[in-house]
Amino acid sequence: MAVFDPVIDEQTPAADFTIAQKWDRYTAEEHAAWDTLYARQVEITRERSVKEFRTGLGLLDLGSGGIPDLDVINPKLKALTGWEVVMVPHLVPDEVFFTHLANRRFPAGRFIRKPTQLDYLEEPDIFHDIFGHVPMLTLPVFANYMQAYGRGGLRAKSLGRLKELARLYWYTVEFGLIQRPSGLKIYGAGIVSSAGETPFSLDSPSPNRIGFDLERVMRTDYIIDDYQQLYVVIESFEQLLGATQQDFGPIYDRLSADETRYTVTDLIEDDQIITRGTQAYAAAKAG
Ligand code: HBI
Ligand code: FE
Repeated sequence: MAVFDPVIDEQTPAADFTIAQKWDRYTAEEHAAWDTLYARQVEITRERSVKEFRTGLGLLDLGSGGIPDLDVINPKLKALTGWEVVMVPHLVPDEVFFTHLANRRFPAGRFIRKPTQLDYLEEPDIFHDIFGHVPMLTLPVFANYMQAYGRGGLRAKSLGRLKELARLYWYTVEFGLIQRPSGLKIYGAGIVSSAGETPFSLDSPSPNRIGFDLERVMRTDYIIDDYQQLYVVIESFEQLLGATQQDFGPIYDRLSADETRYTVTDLIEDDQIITRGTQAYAAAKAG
């Protein structure tokens, strides 16, 4: 169900689905919702997020008070990595989404969640999109990875391989962990923007955590409506970018030739197991 936002509803989107932010039209309540979410997530991610994420928050000054104004943050982001944020009304079709990424534009929803839904959202709002995704776009290697993903998405779509490629986005951009000398850290936007999943992803004994393997990830299902039962751990952002700098054609051929697929709880022989989960969280939910 799309969230009602009068400033979205009065606009006719452009051919690329973008709309104007009309920053002046956010209400005091909407700015207050940002401030509440920001204060909460900065606190809870402080010791748990990768330092590049926190550096990004600071470079863009996302905690200066209220919902960020794109006219203020875009010049900074552009100067750092050539990326910019554009506003879209809700989810956009895959090829539209990928075309934006391939051109270093990150599509963000304009609306912000209501105070009654601070913890669960059916579609990405401006807090998830800007707090969660945009700080990492200040990091050149991650910025390049996101563009590579967009280009790969357009190709995957034309080859009928979107389902597999989307899993890469899910297990990295949205729910990725990284190994650092001080321990596992979070960088995925779906984690850093969630008060519940931030501690769960690192501390819960329930989920499996495995080392990154591109083809393994592409063979693996994911959960969209609850905490993950599998987290994928990268060694570095260079590893992630490097994985996209190969021809995915042969990988897609192998995915066709061998239709083995994994559920979120499967562990396999070749996995680099970082923590073997108890699956207790999922079992409790199942009753
Ligand atoms: N649209 N606005 C928006 N945000 C997304 O994250 C998004 C989207 N459209 C498609 C999409 N994501 C995903 O289906 C792709 O990553 C596969
Ligand atoms: Fe997201």
